[in-house]
Order: sequence, then C-alpha cells, then structure tokens
Amino acid sequence: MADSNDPDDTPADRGGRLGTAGFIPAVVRSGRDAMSTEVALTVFRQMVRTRALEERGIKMSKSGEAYFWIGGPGEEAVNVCLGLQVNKGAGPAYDYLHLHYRNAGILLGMGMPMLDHVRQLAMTATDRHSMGRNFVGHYAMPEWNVVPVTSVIEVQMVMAPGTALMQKRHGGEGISIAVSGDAGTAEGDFESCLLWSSRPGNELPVLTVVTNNGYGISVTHDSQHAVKHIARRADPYGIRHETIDGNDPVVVWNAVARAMRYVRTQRKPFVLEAMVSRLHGHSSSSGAQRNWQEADCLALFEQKLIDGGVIDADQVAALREEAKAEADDAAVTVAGEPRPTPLDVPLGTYAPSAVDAVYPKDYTGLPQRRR
Ligand SMILES: Cc1ncc(C[n+]2csc(CCOP(=O)(O)OP(=O)(O)O)c2C)c(N)n1
Repeated sequence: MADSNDPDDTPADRGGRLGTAGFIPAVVRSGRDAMSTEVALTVFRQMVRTRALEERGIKMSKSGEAYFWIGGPGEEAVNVCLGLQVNKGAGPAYDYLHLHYRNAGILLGMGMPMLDHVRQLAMTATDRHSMGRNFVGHYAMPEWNVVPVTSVIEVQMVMAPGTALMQKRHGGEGISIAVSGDAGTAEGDFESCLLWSSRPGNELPVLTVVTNNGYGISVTHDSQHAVKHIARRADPYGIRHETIDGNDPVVVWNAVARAMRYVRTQRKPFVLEAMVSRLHGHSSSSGAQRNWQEADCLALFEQKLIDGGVIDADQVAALREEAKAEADDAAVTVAGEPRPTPLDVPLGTYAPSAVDAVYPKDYTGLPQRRR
C-alpha cells in the first residue's frame, strides 16, 4: 500500500505519475484483476461513446427519425472490452464475429464510426451494412469478418463452428467469436455450437460470449432456465467457462483477454458468461424507458476512475460532450440522406454467379416469365 506521508514514496515508486490534477496511478484494480490506466481511459472513452450513440438512437426512435431501436445500454463494458481486443481483418487469419443485436460497443471499439450505425438505424440507402433494409445493429462487414447479424436469434451460434473449422484448417490464431443473450441459449443452436466445437480431437476455436441480462423480452431468466448460470451448460462438453460481473470493465477486460488467449493458443472453445444490466428494457417496442433499478456499468466505472484519481469531473464532461457531438452530427447527416426506393429491393441480394452471364439483365439469374 502506498504511504502518502513517506517523503521517499514518489509517484514513480508507486508505479504511477503526476498529472495536472495530482497523482495518477499506473493501474486500476478490481479484486485480483488490474488494468493499466491507459487501457482504462480508452475503455471508458469508448463506453461513453457507445452510451451516447444509444441514447441518440432512443431519441431518434421516439421522434420518428428511426423506425425501431434496440441496443446495448448496460452492456458497454462487455462490448467495448471485447471489441478492443478483437484481431480485426478479413479472412481466416483474423477473428470472425457472429454477433447479437446489442453489440454497437464491439464495433465502436473496433473503430467503426458512429455514422455507420446511425445510417442503419435511420434506414438510409447509404447504410453500409444493409442498404437501409435491416434493423439497427444488424451489421455486416466483410473486411472485418463481421458475419451479417440476423433477427432470428441464435442462428449465429451454429455459424461460428463453421468459420472456426475453416480457421483451424487454415492455421494461425484466428478465432470465431459468437455473442448471444441468455434467453437465446434456450434454442437448440446454442447446444449445437457447444457440441460441434468440442468434438474430441476436433475441438474448434470458438469463443462464446453470453450476455446475461436476466430477460428474454418479458420472460425472466429464472422462469425459463433451471441452470442458474448459462456457462455451466458447457460442463458436460468439457468446455472451459467462466461467469463474470459484466458491469466491471476491469474484470471483463481480463476475462476476455484470458479467454481469447486460451482459444487462440489451444484452438479449443470457451464460454464466457457476463452478468449485465438492461438499462432501457428490450427495445423501443417496450418503450425503451430508463430502468434506474439496475446497476449502470458506465456510472460505476466513472466513479471508480474519479475515486482512483485517474480522471476528474471536467475530463468526464469533456468526453461526454465529444461523444454527444459525434452522435448528434451523425443524426443530422442521416436526416439529409436518401431512403431506399422500391427499385433498390433486389440490389445486393444475390452474389454474381456464372448464371448471370446467361441472363445478364436479371439479378436473380433465373429466366424471366414471358408476358
Ligand atoms: C428464433 C427466434 N425466436 C424468437 C425471436 C423473438 N425474440 C427477439 S429478441 C428475443 C429475446 C432474446 O433474449 P436474449 O437472448 O436474452 O437477448 P436480450 O434481448 O435479452 O439481449 C426474442 C425471443 C426471434 N427473434 N427469433
């Protein structure tokens, strides 16, 4: 423990440094886990950005600028810590992402601008993920191996062993990351993922992340699952797992790092369950009102960083302003952008194929019906 009365106890002795506001520690701790101050500030800034984006999205859904809102307020710690540690790129040497619909923080952490999220939210023709034809948070980014997100929950779980098999054959340290809510694990796809990624002698590098917010829309976890922790369902398959406090970024950062290291190097699956909050209900369909009863990972982390002397209230306010301005600018930009037209419906639906050469003017590649 540092002794502030000891004249020989300098910031350098304590592994920290002096900032304008006083002593800044080198690390932020939670129990046995630690995170460097630099990483903590990066995580915090991305969490602030993610929250600002979601709050703007909720407002847009209420004002009619967006059709529907769903997202991850309450899951920022998990999503940002995951996104910042993804090895992003295209092809089997890099990580594949099989996501859920609450993962804006993952993509912001990876470097996606807010505008790319807001365009899909506003369903503009400029939406890079789906040309304005899909719900918000349904990303698709081939250059970062982000496999298209579907509204049909849990199908991502059966796709992950597929990309992982290809990655194992390819060699290297690329892994397949599948993210799911807790209720989605009631679908058989979850068990299929566990089974196919743990075949003896044919284990696959799949990192399953379950964000357990205690609900499936209006169904409580306890009324559906006899097993208290979803991660325990990995036991019969011999899959390693961990259940963590998803509201503590220091804990999450380290758990993600450990899990990723294991899956990357051992080429075997791992299930990480993060207990998280649902701060605005399920979606705009249920009103998206703020639930003040649940723990807020962002507020908790902010207080921890202030108490620890890592950041001060003015710096927090400046980060919030910066994030809000980025979200506001994105909302203004999309307001002036075109919406898809009926003629856009078939665009990008089918990949070009040899059949297109036979019927070049027909996007389906099928013969036109004679009139
Ligand atoms: C196959 C399928 N069944 C049902 C639904 C309807 N549905 C959409 S979200 C949802 C709840 C999912 O809860 P959970 O997996 O815990 O994720 P959360 O929304 O809580 O993050 C359901 C049942 C769906 N989209 N797809």
